[in-house]
Amino acid sequence: MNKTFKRTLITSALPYANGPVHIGHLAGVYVPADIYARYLRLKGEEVLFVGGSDEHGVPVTIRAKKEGCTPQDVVDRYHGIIKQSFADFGISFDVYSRTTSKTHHQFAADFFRKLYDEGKFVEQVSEQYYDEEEHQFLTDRNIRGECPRCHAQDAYGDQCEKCGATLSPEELINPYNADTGHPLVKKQTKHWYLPLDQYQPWLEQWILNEHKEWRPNVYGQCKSWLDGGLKPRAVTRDLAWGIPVPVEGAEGKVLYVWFDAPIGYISNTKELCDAQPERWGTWQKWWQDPESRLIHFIGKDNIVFHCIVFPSMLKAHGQYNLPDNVPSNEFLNLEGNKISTSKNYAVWLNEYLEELPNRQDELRYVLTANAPETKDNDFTWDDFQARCNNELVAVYGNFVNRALQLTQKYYEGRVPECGTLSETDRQTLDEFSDVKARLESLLDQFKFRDAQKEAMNLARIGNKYIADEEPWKVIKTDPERVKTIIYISLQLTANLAIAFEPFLPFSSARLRQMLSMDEFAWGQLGRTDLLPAGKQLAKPSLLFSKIEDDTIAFQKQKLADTIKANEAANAKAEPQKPYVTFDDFQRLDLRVGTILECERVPKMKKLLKFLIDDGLERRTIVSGIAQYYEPEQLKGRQVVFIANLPPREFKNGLVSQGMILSAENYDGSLAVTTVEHEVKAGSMVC
Ligand code: B3M
Ligand code: ZN
Repeated sequence: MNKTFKRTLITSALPYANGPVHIGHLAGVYVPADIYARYLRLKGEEVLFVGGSDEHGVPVTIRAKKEGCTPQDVVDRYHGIIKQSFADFGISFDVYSRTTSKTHHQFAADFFRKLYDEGKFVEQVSEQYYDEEEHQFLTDRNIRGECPRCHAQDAYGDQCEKCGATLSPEELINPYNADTGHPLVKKQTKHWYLPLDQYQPWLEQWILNEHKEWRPNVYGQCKSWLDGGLKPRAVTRDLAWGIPVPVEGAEGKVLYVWFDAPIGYISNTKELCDAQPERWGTWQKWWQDPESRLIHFIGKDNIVFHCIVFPSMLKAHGQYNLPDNVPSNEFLNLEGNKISTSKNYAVWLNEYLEELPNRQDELRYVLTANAPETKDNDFTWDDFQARCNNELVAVYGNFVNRALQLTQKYYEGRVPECGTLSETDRQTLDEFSDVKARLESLLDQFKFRDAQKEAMNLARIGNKYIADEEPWKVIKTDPERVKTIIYISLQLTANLAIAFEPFLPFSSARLRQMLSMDEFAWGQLGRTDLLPAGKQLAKPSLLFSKIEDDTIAFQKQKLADTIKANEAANAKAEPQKPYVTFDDFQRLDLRVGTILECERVPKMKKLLKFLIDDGLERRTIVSGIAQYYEPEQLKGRQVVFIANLPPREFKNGLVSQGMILSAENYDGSLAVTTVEHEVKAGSMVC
């Protein structure tokens, strides 16, 4: 609690590598964790900031199935995208690795094995749903069936999306495999459980009595879990994707993703320490030395795992430090709606940067100003624009720009001498001087939103000072006085560069460079001699520029389009076309063809030209799906096509002898229809 520590290990939740990251991730976890890491580093403290991708678990396998590729393909792709987004936004991880790494697999398996050998798990055989044709046990999310409450036909094993009921798979009527549609049977399977009930008294003491300082949302959630009574939790799963359970007779089973993922914090630390021992020391120093402090930054849906399950695992192991704090945020909404990866309703970081290049600090600023620290919050593009233009540009940027430009204009970029201080000078400096203490106290309490406000207040003080003192007027009557005004303004500017570094690292770096500051440390905050008289400054440029209306309009339109597309997709749940007779249907000659060749069509951006083996001969088919596939991806694939359409000639003389069937996704993207397993080319589809 009020213990003093020598160093701090900061972790931030490992995002699932099943999609890119969006502003909700950034606001909830990564920006606050980064602010904290940067703050401590600037103070000269020993810090290690660890991150990585969570690459196991069902979400990855679902995505792989959707995209028709392997789970490894999925995580390779998204790990790269996510890692790049974090780097682009200045999230200053000391290590960002992945849970499919060899180090991690070994480490997590060893961790499990130690607990297993020491009898820390409870072995339990239970009946679970099984797909006999696929030889596969199913996870709750992969089971569907009739809802016992509202009788919707497609409720999930854990929830009915129609009536909202929370369900267990046993409650579903006629359960079936969500992927294959096969009916399910019950079959016995053995799993290992962490007996959380045995840790309950210890957890109550450790959290409820010893960590009353945790955020109310975190403490409250822990209390309600504990009040409800903890039950043993399975730490293994019947699944093909993950870390194999390192025990004989556990074939086909893997560690539960929530067992291995938090161990990823440790194995990623190990990876870093092993690679650079002289810089980082041993991983044990960070995880096991009682003088190391552990802080987990997470979102609210991860609280139970970081406050109850993972600490119990660490406790069971026996040699680890426990988290000293778990600053968890609530959720960020977007223009009044829930952010949703599956509905594509989000501001994706990679797209943001393409559409608003070099505006990382603007987003960081707004996400912190609006951080969902105590309750869910809403991100709106209007608010984004207002905060950028009225605060970053009009206050911080304006002040800094005036101070620097006037220094250029009057003194050729050299810091002028400071004369005698006036009453306003003194007041301004006084107001400024206790900022350091205030900022520190807020940052130490993980109140990043208020801390950033405090930093912005510094800029306000500066902005007001220069506006009130009007050096551009005084220069005509009292040029000596102007030297003092500019001197003070420049010292305030240097302070701002430091104070804002944890929040807005990109603009701070630029400002630092404009001020030619060699030394740059938190301890300098509050000082008025950071830039000595006579020092030559570099050429200034604007720190921030306005966000224009059309930029905002574009973003709003994009979200509106997504909502419309989602609505259209929902609307399609209703029959779209009138009945046809069976004879009508039978008149279509639908067949399977094997793609022999596939290439783009010059000057026709949307078209791909296929050479298809239709069983009898080869035919050319042209299809408008070039935006969605690389030609190589489709070579060798089998697709369904209509064989008895009259040939159709394109403008450039190309003739298409049929049509490949594609499915239109809610966002208008197309996916070709393939067959479930290979058949002879020319097979009829009926
Ligand atoms: N991947 C869940 C999430 O992204 C999970 C966090 C793991 S932290 C060890 O919300
Ligand atoms: Zn229901």
